[in-house]
Amino acid sequence: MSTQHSRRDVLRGTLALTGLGLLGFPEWALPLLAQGETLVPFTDLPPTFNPTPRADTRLVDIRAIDGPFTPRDRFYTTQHYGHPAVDAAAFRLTVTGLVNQTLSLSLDDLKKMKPQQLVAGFECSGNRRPFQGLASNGKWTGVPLKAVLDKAGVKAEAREFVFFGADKGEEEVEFRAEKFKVEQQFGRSLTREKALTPEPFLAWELNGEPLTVHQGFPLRLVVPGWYGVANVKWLSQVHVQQEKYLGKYQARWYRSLRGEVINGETKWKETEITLMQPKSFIARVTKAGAAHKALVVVLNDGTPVKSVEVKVDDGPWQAATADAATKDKYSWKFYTFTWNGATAGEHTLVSRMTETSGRVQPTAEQIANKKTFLEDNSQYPRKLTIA
Ligand SMILES: Nc1nc2c(c(=O)[nH]1)N[C@H]1C(S)=C(S)[C@@H](COP(=O)(O)O)O[C@H]1N2
Ligand SMILES: [Mo]
Repeated sequence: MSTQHSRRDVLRGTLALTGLGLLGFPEWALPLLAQGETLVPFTDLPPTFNPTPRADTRLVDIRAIDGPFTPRDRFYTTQHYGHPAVDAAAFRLTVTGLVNQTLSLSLDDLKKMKPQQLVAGFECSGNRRPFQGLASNGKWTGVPLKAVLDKAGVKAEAREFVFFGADKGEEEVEFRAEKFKVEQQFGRSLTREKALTPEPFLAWELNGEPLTVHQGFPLRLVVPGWYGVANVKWLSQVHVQQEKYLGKYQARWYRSLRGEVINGETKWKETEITLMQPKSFIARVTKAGAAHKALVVVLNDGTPVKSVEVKVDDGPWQAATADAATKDKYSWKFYTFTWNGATAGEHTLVSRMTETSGRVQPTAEQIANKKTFLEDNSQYPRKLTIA
């Protein structure tokens, strides 16, 4: 503990020297740097970083990531209708619709089921440069969704599984010339094929502690490998039906428009937000004496990572090394790039990741035919100056 404190004190001095304190670097966000190590500030950032741009929204300062798991009071957070108040004692998760037996489960009923742990990191599908702050990684405690669905008994004709949060808001639903004002719950859905896999998870703890209201206390869904929007917080109901669920946050707000050339002709496709696209970003560059290194963070749908590389200016792609602390399938992954021979002056560093499937993280130009800002997994060149 005391070593940690003295390191933090050392760093506090460093930050003052580099001027990051003036950039609004929040107190909690001090990275755990080794003795003598200092941050090399990025020069491509806007002058201020505001970790709470809106009430109930919190960004992670990626320069300050200090371990594989994001503490629950720093975990990035966002939602559409604010925080509903859920009384844990009165809380029931209901399972309704095309099931043999409707369920109404208390938190204790769930906890008696056979708790498991799941390491899963995720980012909001709107996460993008310059800050990339809508991403975190956690160790979740809960039960597989399938265990609850098996208890209810899913009927053969069930096709669509709708997950409702306790949070509600008034929405205007447009139909041609008509507009309807309705109060609706936040809802997302999974197909039968996805819902009945062993992976979707009902979590009540993050990193060994109860979820905070920010993470969806008392219960949330976590769909490993999917963008954050799938992870319905304050989960109150699972409704099983046949027809597709076309709620606002399923079918309208969360979709991408992409032009795809098929047989020589561009077809414009609108798709739902599901699996995370392969992404890496340089979180920070540090220096110890003359030695420089970069921390690269990787997120994807769980497909194994073949390589993570960094390019300095117009040089060749060079391999970064995997960090053993982030080996779990759905964890975000850390890679360290050792930057040998850094010369004084301005530099651009960019990272890219390649999956074992052969899929390579695209450049911004390569995804220029994606017209909506969601799912921006493009390679992110960072600028800095070596003194
Ligand atoms: N009930 C509910 N769940 C929700 C949302 C919401 O608005 N309501 N927002 C989603 C979105 S868009 C994201 S990115 C994640 C954020 O989860 P976090 O706050 O734990 O990081 O929650 C998802 N789950
Ligand atoms: Mo999101």
